[in-house]
Amino acid sequence: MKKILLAELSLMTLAFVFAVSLTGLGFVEKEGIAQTAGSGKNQSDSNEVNIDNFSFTPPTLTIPVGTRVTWINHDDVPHIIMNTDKRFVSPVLDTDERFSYTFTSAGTYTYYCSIHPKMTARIIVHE
Ligand SMILES: [Cu+2]
Repeated sequence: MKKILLAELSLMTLAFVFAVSLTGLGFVEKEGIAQTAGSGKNQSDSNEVNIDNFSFTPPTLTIPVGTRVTWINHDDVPHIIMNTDKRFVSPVLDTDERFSYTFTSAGTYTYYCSIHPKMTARIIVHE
């Protein structure tokens, strides 16, 4: 009887420790994701183009010369960002992948997705 109780107690202790460590891990993981997302947003909020549901947001982004623009694919299908004048072309962007390009001269840069050419948008770069 005593032995069984002890075994049960130590099992409960184990289960408790296990649950605590799981909770701890879950918390750390959540923290990590939140921090990553947060810092990413703060760094370049206005210089981001988000790809959602087969469209670029914003469709027109106006920036000063020297700005680095980052495209982020939030779709569950791949996209390729291609400038109409071929000044920049991204690799295939899978879900949550990013592509950045720094605009060093003024002008209007139209671009589209080479996989889905109906997806179009532009970057206006001013001095
Ligand atoms: Cu696409």
